[in-house]
Amino acid sequence: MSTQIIKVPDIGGDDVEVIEICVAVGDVVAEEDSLIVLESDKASMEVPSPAAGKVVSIAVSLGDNVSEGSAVLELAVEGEVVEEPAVETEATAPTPEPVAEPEPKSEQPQAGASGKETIVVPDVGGASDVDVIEVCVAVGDEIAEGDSLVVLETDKASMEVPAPKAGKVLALLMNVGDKASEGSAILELEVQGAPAPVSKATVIEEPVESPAKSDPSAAAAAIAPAAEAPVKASGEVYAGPAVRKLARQLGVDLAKVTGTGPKARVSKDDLHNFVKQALNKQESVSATGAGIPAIPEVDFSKFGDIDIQPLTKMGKLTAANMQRSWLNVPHVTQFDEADITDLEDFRKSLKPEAERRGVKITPLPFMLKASALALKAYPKFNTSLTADGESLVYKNYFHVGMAVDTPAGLVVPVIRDVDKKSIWELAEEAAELAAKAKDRKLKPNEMQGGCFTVSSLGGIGGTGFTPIVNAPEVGIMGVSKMAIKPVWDGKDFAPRKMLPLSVSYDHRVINGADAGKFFTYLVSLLSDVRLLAL
Ligand code: CAO
Repeated sequence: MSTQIIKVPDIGGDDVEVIEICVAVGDVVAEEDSLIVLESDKASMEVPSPAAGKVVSIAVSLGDNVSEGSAVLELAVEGEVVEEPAVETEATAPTPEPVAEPEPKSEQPQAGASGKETIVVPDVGGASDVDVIEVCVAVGDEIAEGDSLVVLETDKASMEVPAPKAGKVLALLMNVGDKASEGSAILELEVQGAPAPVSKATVIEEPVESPAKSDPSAAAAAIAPAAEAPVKASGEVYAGPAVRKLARQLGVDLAKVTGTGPKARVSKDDLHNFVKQALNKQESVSATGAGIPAIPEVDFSKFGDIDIQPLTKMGKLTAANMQRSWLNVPHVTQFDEADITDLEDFRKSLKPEAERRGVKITPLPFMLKASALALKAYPKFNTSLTADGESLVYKNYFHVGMAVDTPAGLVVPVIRDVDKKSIWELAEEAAELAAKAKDRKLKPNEMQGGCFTVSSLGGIGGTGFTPIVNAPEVGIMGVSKMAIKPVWDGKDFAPRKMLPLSVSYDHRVINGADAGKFFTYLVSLLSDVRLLAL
C-alpha cells in the first residue's frame, strides 16, 4: 500500500471553483469514481479518481479555487504509486478538457429581418454522428442564455449544448434518436434585436462510464465561445451531464430531486438519496398497504416474556396475497344455511362403497361440485377483471380451488374441470391434493387456474366466517360446521342438519342481487342431492 496525491488535471483555465466534494476521508473509491466537481463560468467538470484506493486526506474545501496541479486529496493505493497520475496528462486524462478556445464552427445563422437564428451543433471534439439523447426544450419555450438545448452522447462522453443566447424556440430541428455532427441544426430561435452573424454554442462535456484514456477525442471537447450561464438543465435544475445521465438511466425526474449543492445543484449523492428514499417509501407502502399509516412498532417484552419466531416463506406469501386481495377487492359477504340432511344421509349410504374404494367421503366434494354447477349457472361468478379494470374475462372452464391448512401455511390447490367429475373422483382428488399440500409436494401448476375457492372450516368448527376473495377470482365460499337445528316444516319443528355457508365476492364485478341468486342456487343444490347428480 502506498499513497498518491491526486491533482487537478488541465481544466482549460485557472481558478476554478470546487463546488462539490464527492468523497470523505476513509472512503474506498474505485478507479473513475468522481472525487470532486469543479465549476467555472463556462462548464462544470468532475475529476475522477485515476486509481482505486482509500481516501487518506482531502486537500480542498468547498468554495476553494483550484488550478491545474492543485492537490485534491491523498489516496492510499495498492501496489506501486502511479508516477504520473492519469489525471495529469492530457493523453490519459479521464476528464475531458471541457472548454477550449472558441472556434465558431456553427453554420452561419439563417438570419432574417425577423430576428430568427438557427442554432447549430458546435464542434464536438471532432466526433460526428453523435446520438441526440435528450431534447431539453419545446417549441414556444422562452429560453435564457445558457439553458440546455440538447444533450448529445458518444460512447465516450455526454455533452450538453446550451443556448448561446436568450430567445423563443420557433422550431425544433432535432429529435431524440437523431445523429448529429458539427453544424447540424438544433432549432430555430427568435432572438431579440438583430441576430448575431455567428451563432455561438458551447459543449459541456463529461465522460461516460470509462473513457478510453488514450483517445484524444474523448478528452478534446468543445469549443465555441461559452455561454455565460452555468450548467443548468431544463426545468431550472442545476446538474452536471453525468448526474443527468444517471437520472435518465434511473428514470428519475431531476426536478423532483432536492439539490444540496450551490444554487441547489443536484449531485450524484442527492440522486442516490432520492432513489433510496423512494425505494424505502415503496417498501413501507407494500408492507403497510396502500400508504395507510403503519401499525406502530411495539416492544412487547415490556409487558411480559415473549418469543419471536420468523414467518415461514409461505406464511409471508400468504400474508402478502391476503393483503393484496383485501386492499384491492371491495368485499361483501352473504350468509346462508343449507339443509344437508338428505345429503348427509346419502353420504352415509356411500360409506361401504367408500371403504371398498379406500376413499374418505366428507362433505367437501359435494361443496366443490355444487360450486362448479353454480358457476356454470351464473357465469358472472366465473370471471376475472382484466388488470386494467376495463373488461371481464369469462371462463368456459370450471376449476375450483380448496383452501388447505398445512403446518407451513395456507395453500390452495386447484381441482380442474370440477363440473365434469363425479363425487368419487372429487373426493379422491381432494384427498390427494390435501395430502400433497401438507407434504409440500404440490407443483406450481396444481395451484394455478382456479375460478372460485372453497374454504372449509367445517371439520374444525365455527358458525360462520368471512373468507377473503382469492383475487383475481371474484368469489369464495366459506363452509362452517354443520349443526342439527330445529327447522319449522310448516307444521312442526323438525331436527335438520344445517350447514352454515358464506360467500364473499368482489363487489366491483358482482352486485348483491347476482350474489343472492348464485348463493340461493348453490344452497338448493346442496339441499337436494339429486340436483347435484344431474
Ligand atoms: N360440518 C361438520 N363436519 C364436517 C364438515 C362440516 N362442514 N366438514 C367436514 N366435516 C367432518 C368430516 O366429515 C370429518 O369427519 P370424520 O372424521 O368423522 O369423517 C372431519 O370433519 C374432518 O374432515 P377433514 O377436515 O379431514 O376433511 P375435509 O374434507 O372436510 O377437509 C381440507 C379437507 C383439506 C379442506 C381440510 O383438512 C382443511 O385443511 N381445512 C382448512 C381450510 C382452511 O384453513 N380454510 C381457511 C382458509 S382462510 O380463509
